[in-house]
Amino acid sequence: MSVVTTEKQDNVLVIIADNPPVNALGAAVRQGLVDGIDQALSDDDIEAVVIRCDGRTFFAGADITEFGKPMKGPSLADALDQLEASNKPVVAAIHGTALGGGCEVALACHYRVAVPSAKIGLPEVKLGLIPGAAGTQRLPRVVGAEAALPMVVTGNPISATKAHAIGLVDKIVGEDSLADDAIAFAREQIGKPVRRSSEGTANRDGVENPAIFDEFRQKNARKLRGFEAPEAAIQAVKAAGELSYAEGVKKERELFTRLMTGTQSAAMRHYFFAERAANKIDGIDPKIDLIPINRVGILGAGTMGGGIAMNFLSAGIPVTIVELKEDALDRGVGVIRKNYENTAKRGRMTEQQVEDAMGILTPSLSYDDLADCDLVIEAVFENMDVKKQVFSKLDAIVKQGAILASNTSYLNIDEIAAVTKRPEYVLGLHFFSPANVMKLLEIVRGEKTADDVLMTAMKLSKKIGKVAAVSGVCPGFIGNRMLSPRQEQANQMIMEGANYWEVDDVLLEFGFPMGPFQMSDLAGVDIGWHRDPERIETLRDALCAAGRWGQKVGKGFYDYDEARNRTPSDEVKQIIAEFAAKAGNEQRVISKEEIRERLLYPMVNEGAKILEEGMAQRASDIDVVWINGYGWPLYTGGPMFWADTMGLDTVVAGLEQHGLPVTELLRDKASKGEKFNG
Ligand code: 3H9
Repeated sequence: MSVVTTEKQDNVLVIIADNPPVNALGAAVRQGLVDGIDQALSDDDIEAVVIRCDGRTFFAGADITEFGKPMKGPSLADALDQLEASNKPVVAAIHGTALGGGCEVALACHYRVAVPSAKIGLPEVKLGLIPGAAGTQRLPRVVGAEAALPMVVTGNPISATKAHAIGLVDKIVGEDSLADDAIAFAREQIGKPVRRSSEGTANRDGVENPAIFDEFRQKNARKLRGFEAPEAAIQAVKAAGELSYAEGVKKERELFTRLMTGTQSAAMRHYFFAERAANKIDGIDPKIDLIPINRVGILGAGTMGGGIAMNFLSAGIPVTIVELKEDALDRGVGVIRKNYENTAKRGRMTEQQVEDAMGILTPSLSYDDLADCDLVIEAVFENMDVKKQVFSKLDAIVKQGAILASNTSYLNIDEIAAVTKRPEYVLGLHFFSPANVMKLLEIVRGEKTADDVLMTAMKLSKKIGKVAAVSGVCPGFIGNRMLSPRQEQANQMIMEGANYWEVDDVLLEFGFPMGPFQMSDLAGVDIGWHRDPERIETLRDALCAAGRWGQKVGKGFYDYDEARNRTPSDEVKQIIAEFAAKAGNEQRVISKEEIRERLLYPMVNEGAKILEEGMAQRASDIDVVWINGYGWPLYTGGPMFWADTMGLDTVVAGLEQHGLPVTELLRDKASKGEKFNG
């Protein structure tokens, strides 16, 4: 069956696309739109047109799988020009998400109606692009540059109501009567001159007040750091006010083409598919029956347990949270409430939503109250003996068929599972701190974890807004395991003469939000310290003995002012020099290039080992972990994709040059000229 069909409703032609799953605008859809418009124009009985989609959404954008391949059929830009040129009114009927090219279709239509639940946006920047079918030129002409800027530059969609308020949507129609309401609306436009977005004049606001562009840049500087597409997006919206429509479209095309052929967009498109691939578990039917999760139990109401609980509460899943002592429980529940209230103060939640979330939280001092939970996650002290005791107890109390999960960040899940009578119902759910904010969820698959248990966790992760990746059981799993060789090199290099702030700066320049020593200051240099100032065996012992416990006390590796600005410390430099001298390390100047290579190449090597051992299903899962859990810059595509773009032979040569190990898989792929991804 054709992906685009037409239906005559008296004097209105309805063009209906049905291209599951998301009505992407592939070649056949574009051709169908052009044919539909031709049909409408050549049929004298037709006086108006409605474009709508079947299935779960209006067009969710260009078909990303076609990018980088030769263009088939009409381009989207040409198809939309033909559509807009129609002298019979064309109405877009929007439900679901009108994104990217889908939003551009709507903009090329003369009118737009939408159901209240619809969302509209131009997310191309999230793929390292800008809209490429005149979206940057039509949108400001319809809603003004100021309203267009956040949409085009951040890529975040807006609700139908907001779209209506800014003039992007003409009418909000009934949630269940979109098809009929759109036809009725189209009939009302018959006989009126058609209103073309390309001829709109709202874009004058950017000419009258050009300061809005710099203000926007400044306000969003931190979020946009390192990304190329947002700057191009600002330029395109600015051009919509300065240039004629035809010239503006030309400018958009230039910017779009430059981005499309660049490495950032390739990396971000890789990530788009990587995130979705990570949801798929080799050898498990995605349609397998899942275990219903109607109540979650959390053991431990500290920072981690509380943060984990919030994920479920926010998604409307009732939580029972258990602590052993009343004051700790009260404190934990208090922190959850405070976090929600702060979110409400910032306008990102209503008071009612805060009460709804708190209303489904049951605090308890008794393990027994976890009996009826469908999933229990423990977030207690990171110690194998403690975890084993906890799991034996949970196994005895929690109903059969329920999943028992550990939030451990490095302990052996199989060893923990072995103390229970249900090892197939045990797995790791490694949340990252702060657990209510960080996107990543590492799901650790034990040797005996059952398929439905794993898939249930995977599906649940999406429900609570996490990006999940599966790891096998190995120390540190995927993420922390790869952090180790980086930290080792960082520590080694400052003993050889590199300044610690240079090590941090190299990672900052690469695009990480912070370097290893800044991270240590933030987390607390004293974490895991033996607390005996007389016993100085390591650099950490020396820093802690000198009271340099990190940001919380105003000094760690760096000195901090009140605004938390960091300055390298002479005292620390001296301590490091003493340690280096004691170890007899020769001091030398280490170039930025060497620092970068020695920090990042060993991570790639560890990633290759993880693949070699089958601890990650695919290289792109490793990219997903590092981008979402550790701040690896998205625009490089993650460590494994980055290594591909560097060339694996370059990585191997670098490791060898620095006397660092090269694992067999990496060497083999490099010698064959292969990549990790594709
Ligand atoms: C663009 O439009 C450029 C233009 O300016 C014009 C250029 C000339 N293409 O996310 P899901 C697949 S750029 C191809 O799990 P959800 C996806 O891979 C585009 N495939 O569902 C997955 O496949 P699989 C601008 C696509 O309900 C399946 O659909 N638009 C596309 O959680 C289900 O996806 C965007 O950036 C696509 N455009 O979320 C929007 N989109 O099952 C991108 C999805 O094999 N899409 N697939 O893994 C999204 O944000 C989400 O998919 C959406 C649905 C919110 C729509």
